[in-house]
Amino acid sequence: MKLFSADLSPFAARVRIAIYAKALPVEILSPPGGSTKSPEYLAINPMGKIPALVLDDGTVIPESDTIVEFLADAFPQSGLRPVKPADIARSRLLARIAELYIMAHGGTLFGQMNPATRDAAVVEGAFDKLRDGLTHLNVFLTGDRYAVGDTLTTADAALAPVLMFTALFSQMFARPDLLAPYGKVEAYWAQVQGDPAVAKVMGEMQAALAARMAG
Ligand SMILES: N[C@@H](CCC(=O)N[C@@H](CS)C(=O)NCC(=O)O)C(=O)O
Repeated sequence: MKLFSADLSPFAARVRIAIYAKALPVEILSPPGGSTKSPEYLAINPMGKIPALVLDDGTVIPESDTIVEFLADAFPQSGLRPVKPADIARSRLLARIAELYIMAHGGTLFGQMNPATRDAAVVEGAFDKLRDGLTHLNVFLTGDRYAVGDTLTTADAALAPVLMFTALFSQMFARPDLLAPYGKVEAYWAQVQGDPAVAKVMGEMQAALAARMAG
């Protein structure tokens, strides 16, 4: 199996966390032709987005949520998915909150990083929405060691890259720590960064971000 990935992408990071945490046999590659829009990569994933998983029989699976769910099905012994139905539902809920209510607005802020072209109203609106998303997350997180239970699951793979970007946005837009008012989120974020797979992916993302800012 091969994963087409990029170090800075929070969506690809989600999949790499699952792969590293469970030592899954997946080779990690950059898109051929050096871009998501190269003819070589579009021939693999016509959606032109990272990540995409390619199975040994050539089947292509795009979309980070679908890929991580596939990995949980393909490697049931990995423990990527919790066991009890209510825990499975909560891990999916946390992943959905991360994607729909937090990351979607982080994407807006990503487009507002340049102070010269920044629209203050757009930035304020995105921060308001981000705070709503963090409020939801704070309701459904517990004091468990990981998002659901005491081992890393699909929920952690979804949450960690999103919270890293949320923490970064506080710095980049010179705001007080966005996570501070959300006690369970803040405690979870402090805890999950100590996981070796999460720490490895965070290091890859930070190095890629530093290279992007320098260039
Ligand atoms: N919903 C997709 C989003 C993937 C996505 O937007 N990836 C970005 C990288 S962070 C990308 O490939 N962008 C290239 C493009 O849109 O042209 C997922 O969860 O995988």
